[in-house]
Amino acid sequence: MFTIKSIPKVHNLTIALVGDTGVGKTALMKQLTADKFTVKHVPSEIGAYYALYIDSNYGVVLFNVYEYNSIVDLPQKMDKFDGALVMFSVNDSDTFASVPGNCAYFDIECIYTVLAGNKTDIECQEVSQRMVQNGLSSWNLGKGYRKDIQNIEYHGISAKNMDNAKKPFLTLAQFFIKKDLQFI
Ligand SMILES: Nc1nc2c(ncn2[C@@H]2O[C@H](COP(=O)(O)OP(=O)(O)O)[C@@H](O)[C@H]2O)c(=O)[nH]1
Ligand SMILES: [Mg+2]
Repeated sequence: MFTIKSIPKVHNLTIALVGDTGVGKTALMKQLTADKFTVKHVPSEIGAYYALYIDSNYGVVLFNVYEYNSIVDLPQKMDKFDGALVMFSVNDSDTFASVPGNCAYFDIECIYTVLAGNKTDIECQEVSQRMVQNGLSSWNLGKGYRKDIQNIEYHGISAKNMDNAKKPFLTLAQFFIKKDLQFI
């Protein structure tokens, strides 16, 4: 006879991944879910879904990630999303220009947001760490926002060489599950 000692817990988090086309959203999710770097940009379907499982000291975390090139493409009902990952490319300042609007949108919706600047592997970067920090502390996001927009956590990442690639997800998991959660 066998007994089940404990059923491992699965924490479900549903995340909207938003950033301009070409910033590397698909590349990041393919690397994390299939261990493959996609060299060619193939336009993604609106709301393309990725199931990302990561084991942690508090059990498995299942990130249900939906990819959008713009907040305009988001579903009208936002309540399925627990959190958001806003992404830009540190190699393209135009994509950085979309960040305040994207972050402000999630702030209005009261959706906890993490910011990632992708392609840190490229040597000449158009968007420096300082520019991001200055932006986060100075963006005037208007009245009615929750004011904690300045507390958005930022991670420079590379989907190509996987530098810090899981960090934005760790921040999300620590916010929603446990502060001292670590991936294992
Ligand atoms: N050098 C570099 N290129 C990347 C990185 N991530 C994505 N790319 C490239 O950027 C292009 C667009 O990536 P894609 O994931 O399709 O962008 P998406 O439109 O945001 O989904 C592709 O040619 C990728 O190979 C990265 O971290 N470093
Ligand atoms: Mg894509």
